[in-house]
Amino acid sequence: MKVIVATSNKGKKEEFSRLLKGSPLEPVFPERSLEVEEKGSTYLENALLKARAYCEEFGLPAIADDSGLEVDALDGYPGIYSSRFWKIEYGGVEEDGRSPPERNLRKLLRLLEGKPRTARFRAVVVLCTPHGSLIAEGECRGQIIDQPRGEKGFGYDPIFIPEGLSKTMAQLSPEEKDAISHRGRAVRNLLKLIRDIQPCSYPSP
Ligand code: ITT
Repeated sequence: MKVIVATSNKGKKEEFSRLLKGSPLEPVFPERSLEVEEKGSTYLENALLKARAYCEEFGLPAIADDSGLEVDALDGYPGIYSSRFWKIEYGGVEEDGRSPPERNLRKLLRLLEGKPRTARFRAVVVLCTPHGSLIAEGECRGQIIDQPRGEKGFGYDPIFIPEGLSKTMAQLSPEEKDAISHRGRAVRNLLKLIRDIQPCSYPSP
């Protein structure tokens, strides 16, 4: 089944493409991305908003994720605000840094000075079809470090060390990241859900 990948984030596009390889879902990348206002107050609401918007616009089932980094010492922030953390009121607007991802990192490290470092990435993945939606989740626990390390991945990857490892997410190969990441886990859970419900056959209405 062809599915539109409902994201404008280049890093997520690459991950979805790898994670769906060999699965019943064939990713299709639209030529233009949609501006979807993330006005929900949960990952699930925002993932549904994105997936529904793409599904309606392109007339195909759509897969989206809403994800974020939750830091224990910051009461779960940046959470659903992860992509725009630098400019939200919590912790003050960060003007230092050349790009939004760099500003996000600087702000997080500033707020975490002298604080405990435990955190988790979370992802809620939604597959939206005209008949309804399937939802799956994944998380990856770890620690925030002081100095960014590594060039791979995106977002907060250079300052996040997954539990049990000594490298940051940005130092892992794409396959190593997929094996333990929140998005990898969420997509595999979604694929299990599809596999588990496939054998059911319902009488036609
Ligand atoms: P779309 O809404 O178009 O998918 P986005 O980047 O705005 O792109 P989100 O609203 O879900 O997506 O925000 C997720 C943010 O959380 C993302 O921009 C990163 O800052 C962070 N994040 C999520 N997954 C991550 C990962 O695997 N590695 C590093 N940072 C991640």
